[in-house]
Amino acid sequence: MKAPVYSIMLILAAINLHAEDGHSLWLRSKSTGSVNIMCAKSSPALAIARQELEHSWQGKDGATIVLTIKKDKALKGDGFRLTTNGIQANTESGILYGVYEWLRLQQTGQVIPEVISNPSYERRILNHWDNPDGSIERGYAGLSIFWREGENGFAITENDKVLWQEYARANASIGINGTVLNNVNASPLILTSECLERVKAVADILRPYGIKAYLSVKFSSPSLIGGLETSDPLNPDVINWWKAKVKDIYGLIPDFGGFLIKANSEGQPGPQDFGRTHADGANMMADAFKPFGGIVMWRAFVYSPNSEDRACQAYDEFMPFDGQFRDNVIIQVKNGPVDFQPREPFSPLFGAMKKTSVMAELQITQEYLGHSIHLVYLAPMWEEFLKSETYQEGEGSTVARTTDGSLFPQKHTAIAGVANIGLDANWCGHHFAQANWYAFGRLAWDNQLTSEEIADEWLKLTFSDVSVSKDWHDNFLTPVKQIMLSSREAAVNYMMPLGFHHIFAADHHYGPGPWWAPKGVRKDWTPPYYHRADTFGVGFDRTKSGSNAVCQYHEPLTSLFNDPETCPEIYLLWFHHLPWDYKMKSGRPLWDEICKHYGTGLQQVRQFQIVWDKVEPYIDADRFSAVQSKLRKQCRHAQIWKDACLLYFQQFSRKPIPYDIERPVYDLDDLMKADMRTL
Ligand code: BDP
Repeated sequence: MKAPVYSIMLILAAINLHAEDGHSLWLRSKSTGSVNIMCAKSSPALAIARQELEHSWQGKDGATIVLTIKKDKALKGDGFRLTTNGIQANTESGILYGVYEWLRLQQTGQVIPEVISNPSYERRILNHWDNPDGSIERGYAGLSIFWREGENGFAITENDKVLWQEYARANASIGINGTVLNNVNASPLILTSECLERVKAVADILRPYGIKAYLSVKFSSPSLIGGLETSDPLNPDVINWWKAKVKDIYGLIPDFGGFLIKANSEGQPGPQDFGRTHADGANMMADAFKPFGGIVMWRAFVYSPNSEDRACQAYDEFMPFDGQFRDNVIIQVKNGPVDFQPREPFSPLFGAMKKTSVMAELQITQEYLGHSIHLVYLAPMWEEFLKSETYQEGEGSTVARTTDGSLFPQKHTAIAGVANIGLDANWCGHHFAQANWYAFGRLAWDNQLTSEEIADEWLKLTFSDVSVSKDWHDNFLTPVKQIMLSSREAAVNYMMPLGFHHIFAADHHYGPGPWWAPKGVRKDWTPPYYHRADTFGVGFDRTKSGSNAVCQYHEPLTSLFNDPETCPEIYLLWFHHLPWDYKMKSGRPLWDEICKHYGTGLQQVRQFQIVWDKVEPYIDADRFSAVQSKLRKQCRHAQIWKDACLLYFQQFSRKPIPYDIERPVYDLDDLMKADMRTL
């Protein structure tokens, strides 16, 4: 029988309602029974804790759970204790985090243990590179959720509020407690009253979720918007201007977090413009925050066109000031010495600055790892970084420990991640990019978690319904987790294996461009500066006879990195310029090994495609096909990476591509003219 037209419409509407756009992130579960919540206090934060329990409870129907705020010396900051019948914490945020942990354990099918959970860092912060006009620097998921262009750009709508609340909830559920609302390349407008009103509106929504708002500021704001003739940090008028500005901000936002500052970096103004130092600049601002308990995060991302080796500069510039910063200044250091590359050794500033608070800056947005097109799970990269041994205080001085206060007495500890969030329905552009947001939060809470544990948790929360069957476990969870866990190494293989870095075309940082060196562009912004390929060999000589970057590391790393025989092969071309026939540990010559890595990278992504196609029965159609189509593109682009790099470097190596590696399918000339984003 023919269905009447209106009922088809209804069905379509219903299907539409249930279209799976990924907006719910990892927060999907609905309660399966009722729960009695006992709590002696009430507050907006505790009301959220209650709501969450009621909304997502999957324990025994009618169970009672007690929420208790009381001083407990074993708990640090917003840490919590799970007991047989409830959650205990020093703070309301601690209760909220305990609730999310309890629910996460239920949803992932675990028994609730009696445990204490303390955060690794006091401040766990997202850095949004959002501009007041709504655009996002290095954003691949649509426009800003905080800022909007146009005449009514600053009007605060109900939709804004709903979105900000969803954002706050997602962050709180993974322990994030701070957010920098604008780009490090900061517009001076951010400190005008129009912008600050909007910041206040966001902060009001974030507050009950335990999240503080922070801002990036431009160092020259006193002259740009304050009418002063200078922005010299030692000038009394400038000092007073900042003090007054900070006071105004606290008048609007009493729990404001502080400032993030990019100074004397990539053309941004800073204290050096006035003959002053990073310490002069940072301390002047820190003093303005002192009465309010705010902090200054001062970035160490500095390099100049003339330095012999960009990788050395941050260390050279900051080490002389160790011990000279106020205790509410934290130096924010990118994980690697260059710039968020697919793989870098850790920045030597970690552990070397012993008398200064140092925090790591990770990049969640995939500027250098395939934007929102490639499926690349970043937790393995962060785990590798956090667990890197610095040897600064003997064995066990991992990067994690040099920043979390367990090795050095830091007044404040923090970690930051450059956000990958935008207005796209699924927030991050790629469904799997949500895992990177999630993983950042989880690692910021506990820097000892493994990427495997986090992937397992995220997949269960994001893709399974309440009960995880054996079938789902074997045929979805296990293979997809394997994709995630190998995806970063795959990307390194097809983009920049063996220590290659920064060989991208142009400024978009997406496709390959080892040849890219237009006239007039700064040398340190062009790939040949980094790969140094010639007919003799390839790689950047950072040994003692090269730029000497190895000496910025603590022994035994200096010696280890200095000698190609002991240098880990993953960093070989980062530290060494070696002949094309240099013998690798596998016995293969360097050229063959390079070819092998590119070939393997491509094969890995092809395998991801096959695995993904097989999981179709276990996932909703919308997310299945969205990921499938992105994987197709990723395969094409991995092929381009491989072909472009091998054909380009072959001009120098003058050696054949080994026969067990697939032949190139593109011509170098075509690839050199193309913009890979359009292929
Ligand atoms: C680079 C980005 C650039 C940022 C800069 C930074 O290409 O857009 O402004 O880092 O971190 O990775 O300041």
